[in-house]
Amino acid sequence: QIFDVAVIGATSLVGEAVLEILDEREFPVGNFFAVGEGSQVGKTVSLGAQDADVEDLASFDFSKVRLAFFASTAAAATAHVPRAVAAGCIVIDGSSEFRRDADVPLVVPEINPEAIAQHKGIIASPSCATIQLTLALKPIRDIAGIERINVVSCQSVSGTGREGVEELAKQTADLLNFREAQTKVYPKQIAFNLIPQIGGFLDDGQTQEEANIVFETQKIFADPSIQVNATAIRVPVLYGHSATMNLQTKQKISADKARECLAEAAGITVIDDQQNGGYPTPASDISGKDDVFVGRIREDISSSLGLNLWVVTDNIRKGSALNIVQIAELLVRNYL
Ligand code: 2RA
Repeated sequence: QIFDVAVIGATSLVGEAVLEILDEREFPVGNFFAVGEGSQVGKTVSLGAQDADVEDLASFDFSKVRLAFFASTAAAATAHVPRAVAAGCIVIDGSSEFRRDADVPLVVPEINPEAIAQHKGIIASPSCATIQLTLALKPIRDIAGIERINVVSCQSVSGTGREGVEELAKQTADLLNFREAQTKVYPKQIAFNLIPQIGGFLDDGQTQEEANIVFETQKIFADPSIQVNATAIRVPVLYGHSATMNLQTKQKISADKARECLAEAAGITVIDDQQNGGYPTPASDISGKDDVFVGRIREDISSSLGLNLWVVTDNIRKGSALNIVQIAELLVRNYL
């Protein structure tokens, strides 16, 4: 069986990766439509051997396709996902727009694939930060339970999209050439800096991204009792989100046992040599790779049930596009 598909936001970083991954993994695509907004419209993109000119989202007729992959902004998803569903499409949405809806499954295929069965036309893919966090937690939670997580999520500029990558590159070039850095995308200079803000501020002092990590972790594990404390920082890294996690487990798990169960888990690669350079880093180890990389696995010397992990992932692939395509693979294999 083959499926007619549309990729919305086809020229975005995530949209391009969706096209690449659909082709790489030989997803059963029939007719393919590329869809976008503004200056994206009219550009040509390809999915394997099929070329397509980007059509305008405002007038795109979703009844032409069975599956719509939204790699767009939350605003575009808000405006057009309901229209796509009404036209009979199943939407896999990478934006934050529908993740909190009780009717919308939020899926990481290695963790809660069964949630797909509950969909009513929309399946959401979590934030890149939550995907890496939950994947690294799952094997440990299965063995020892999780009481509490304290995570510092260090997010690269590609998480913002192409404009984030361009801002870091331009500011870096300007500053190295003794020119003033212009700040457009982020609230402060990102080159040679760290910004402890991703998304707007909420009444409780969290930022939106921090609140997303908390909510999404509990929803994916269907366990509101997991306590999550998150700090999200934008870092001057082009590709690859990293996180340092301190876990409080319910039962004691040794660093050796944690290393062993992480190494055996699907979708995870352990790099943990406990010597110079024996850990994953965003710039040198993970770009273009599918797995979540884990290192610096060690017991918390201040707490007998504490464990520390360092987790790094290509935020465009497993953090976004690959997770979206894996959801579609499960959907067509088991439910269509
Ligand atoms: C970010 N995690 O990097 C968010 C959404 N992509 O900004």
